[in-house]
Amino acid sequence: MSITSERTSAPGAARRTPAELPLTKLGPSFGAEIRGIDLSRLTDDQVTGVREALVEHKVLFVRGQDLDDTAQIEFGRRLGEVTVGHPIHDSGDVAPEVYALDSQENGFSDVWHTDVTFVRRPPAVSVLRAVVLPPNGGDTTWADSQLAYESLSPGLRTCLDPLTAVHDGNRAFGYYLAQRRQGQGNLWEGEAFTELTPVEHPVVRVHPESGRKGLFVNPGFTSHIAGVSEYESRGILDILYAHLTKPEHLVRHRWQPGDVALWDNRSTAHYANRDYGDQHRVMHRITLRGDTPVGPTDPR
Ligand SMILES: O=C(O)CCC(=O)C(=O)O
Ligand SMILES: [Fe+2]
Repeated sequence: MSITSERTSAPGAARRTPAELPLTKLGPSFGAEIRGIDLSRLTDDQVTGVREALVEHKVLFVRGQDLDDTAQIEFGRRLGEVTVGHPIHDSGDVAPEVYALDSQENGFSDVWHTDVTFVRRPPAVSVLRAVVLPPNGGDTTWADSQLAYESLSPGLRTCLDPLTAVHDGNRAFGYYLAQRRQGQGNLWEGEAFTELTPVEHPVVRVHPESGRKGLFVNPGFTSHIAGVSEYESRGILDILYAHLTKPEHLVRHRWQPGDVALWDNRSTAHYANRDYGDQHRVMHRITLRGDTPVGPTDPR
């Protein structure tokens, strides 16, 4: 599917104007840069184009934007339902929808992860904006979970398809939550987060829009594979993580002021380099509501 080519419509269906989004692909099937758009003044067609490009290319970069938090949230609202910034993290001085990662406040993401997979319905999409950048370093890298799944051998894919894994936010956020006033987190989808109860997700996720299968485990939040020994779980996860992060499956972004990155959180993982010493780096993220992950053997 190409978002710049005409779409075919069912006979009698209204023909949609093709969204005009000039895309530069960054890899054969993963990552793209969109040029010549202003995220604060998108036409409806461009919004459709961005949504479709996200599912197809999984991580998109848009340079030269002039967004503040309000404009970033407004852009998110054009794409979907904006969640609170984080179920646990106190948004502090910024809007409740924003998750601010500030290197001076220990805001680092130098562990491979998919955002917020320790809740029942992890976000579908994340939108990240560079606010303060170090002179060098602080690149972010994304991994394509679908390409990684598809490039495993068929026998291993068959073994993985029925498995589930436990995701636990305690290692990353348990201490933080305990320190918050009365152990009170935020309201996430109407639910007050007072504890981090581990959740179970399929190891292989069927994308709700494309139907493509992708690995849905990550070192940040997956504690173990359910129903196998600890030894087997460790072995399986080690293989999957090494495979997921092979260079062929990655796109690395060197940030410039004005850059915005958005990714499909259902089909990717990411990692932010912490290689800039004491230099200051601040990123603001918003997330869009997602659905319950479904595996290949789950009834749909
Ligand atoms: O700081 C970054 O580049 C990425 C941070 C991160 O993991 C996120 O925004 O979800
Ligand atoms: Fe993240």
